[in-house]
Amino acid sequence: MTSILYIFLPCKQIYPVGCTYLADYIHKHHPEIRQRILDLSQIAPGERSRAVRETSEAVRPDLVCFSWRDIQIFSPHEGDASLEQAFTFYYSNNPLKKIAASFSGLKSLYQYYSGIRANLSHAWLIRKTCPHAQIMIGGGAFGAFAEQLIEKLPEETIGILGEGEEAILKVVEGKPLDGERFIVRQGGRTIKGLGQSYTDLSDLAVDLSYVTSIFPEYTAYAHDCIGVQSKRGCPYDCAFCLYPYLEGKSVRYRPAALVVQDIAQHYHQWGARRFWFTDAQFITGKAAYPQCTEIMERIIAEKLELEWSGYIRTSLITADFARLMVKSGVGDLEVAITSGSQEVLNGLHMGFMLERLYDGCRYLAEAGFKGKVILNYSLNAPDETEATLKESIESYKKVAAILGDDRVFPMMFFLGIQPNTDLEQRLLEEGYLTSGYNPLNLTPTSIRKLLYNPAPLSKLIGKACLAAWNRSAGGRTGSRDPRPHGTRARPSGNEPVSAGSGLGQGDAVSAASGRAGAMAGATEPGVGGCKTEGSSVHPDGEAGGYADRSLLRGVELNSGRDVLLTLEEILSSRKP
Ligand code: B12
Ligand code: SF4
Repeated sequence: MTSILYIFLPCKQIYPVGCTYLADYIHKHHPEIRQRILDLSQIAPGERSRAVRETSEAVRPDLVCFSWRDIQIFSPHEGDASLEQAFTFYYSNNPLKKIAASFSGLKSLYQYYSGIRANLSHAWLIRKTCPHAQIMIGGGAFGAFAEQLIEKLPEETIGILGEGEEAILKVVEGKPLDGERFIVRQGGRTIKGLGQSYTDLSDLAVDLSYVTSIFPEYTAYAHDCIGVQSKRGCPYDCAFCLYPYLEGKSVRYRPAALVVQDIAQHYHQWGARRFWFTDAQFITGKAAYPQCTEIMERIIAEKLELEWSGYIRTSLITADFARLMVKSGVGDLEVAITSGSQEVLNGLHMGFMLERLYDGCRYLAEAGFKGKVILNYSLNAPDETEATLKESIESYKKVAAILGDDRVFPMMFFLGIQPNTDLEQRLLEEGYLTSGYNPLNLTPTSIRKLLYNPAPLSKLIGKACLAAWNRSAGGRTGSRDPRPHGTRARPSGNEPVSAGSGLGQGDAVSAASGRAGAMAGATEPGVGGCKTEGSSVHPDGEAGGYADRSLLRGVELNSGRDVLLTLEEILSSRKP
């Protein structure tokens, strides 16, 4: 084998960290192989096929590795306008709005299907232009929908679920894929390998100069948020989360020195200042404290003035840890509280106590955390009742009292049902989902099911959301919402820290709950302090450097707060 072409299939701009790790790994083992990373996100849609053809003709690859990161539509969170369209269609009483929403929904569906079709067509194009090249495919979206996608790809395409370093190395070296988690179609049959090899992370260090030389589109990311992986695997069991399925449950760590070396290279060579730990969970448990602590200490010792974030279990943040987080530059945090009811959380087997989550927030406030917090709620999770909804409203007030009303941004992040999760299994057993359903096949009925908001609370919640979103659409932000939430007076010792500057140091996203799965594209849930996304939330719309830009809309409107307060009004106006 003499050459490999990596094609990062287009999605909303996000640094293709997976491709860089794969290319770097192969380079370390086979420096003689020519490699090239082609990032289709950086190429206009109408130009992509031409880019694939021209690059493949220039590279003449023996192996083409497609990386498919996400397939997402009708995300179950407020940052995405399609949630509002779907809710208007399902729950609005206004027929005109319903009709308008159905047209917008059709447009979204068209984009969704044509996006998938376009991505698949690149593989078919490679089959034509490089008939002798082996095609491989992997990445998060492929892992989530492997069984459905492999059917639509050219035969003999090797699909890999989970990490791909060893599998690619085996193909490069002409070895069998024994022990790998693969899926391939041959002679009309689907063959699966159910193993899973784990890459040795003890010396995983990226040679950035090499990556720069084979990835000309890197310049688009130099000032963006760069993904860095510090560990693989998550030991938790959150019912809706796909991450343990993708990455495995056993946690494998990279040495802190090498993680910070990666960061330092991007910092010095590219001028990058924002980083995201792409770990399923940054603090996977107490066993992770030494590595996480060393990473933060090294960032401080090397005087790297950066902003970092990642999915963080707030419930595992101690006072010392919080001080280090703030000192090392943690950014805005996304705390996936999921529910204010311990019972609902236990039902989702999320494995954290709400009290510990509040403690984590307290420690952050005491440490001088100046960022914003997106507080994710997955209303109407299994076991939800009117009483537990009230507990969720109270939990928001509690976090707002600790961190400051003006820096806590509740976000409605409904559970999205993803294949191969416990939630999907439970809903199949209960008959809510039909066995054999195709998660990529979207219809008004399937969208309604997969954006998990079931009866009997669906209408109540739908109406509260619509009322709030309609108000927010006027451009008013929730932080200016005149309605007090009743706990504006903060307990002493919990005075808010002064407002963060937004950019630079300060804001972080941590997640308290599990990844709320998304549908046809899933969302990330965090667990009991797990899920965190992006950095630098700018509620007034300036700068907007939050890593997960898809959430910004919900933050800018701060409509989640409005939803909770509207829900509170509706619930309290009801007769007991
Ligand atoms: C970190 C993360 C984020 C961060 C990214 C921050 C950053 N700057 O990098 C943030 C919070 C911003 C984010 C956002 C979203 N994410 Co996200 N994210 C992840 C997460 C946890 C890790 C991804 C990652 O970078 N891993 C580290 C790198 C090294 O791994 P990798 O890219 O996956 O590559 C490895 C393997 O996949 C494989 N591989 C990759 N390509 C190839 C190719 C071949 C040929 C082979 C053999 C192997 C292979 O080998 C690589 C190395 O081992 C995954 C879940 C997970 N645990 O994987 C979800 C995940 C990728 N995200 C997902 C989604 C949907 C989203 C959002 C659209 C959700 C939303 N909010 O609406 C957004 C939008 C993203 C965007 N395009 O803008 C989904 C995608 C699945 C799907 N349904 O389509 C995932 C899988 C989570 C899930 N729900 O299950 N995300
Ligand atoms: S939600 Fe977070 S903590 Fe829970 S299983 Fe997923 S990655 Fe792990």
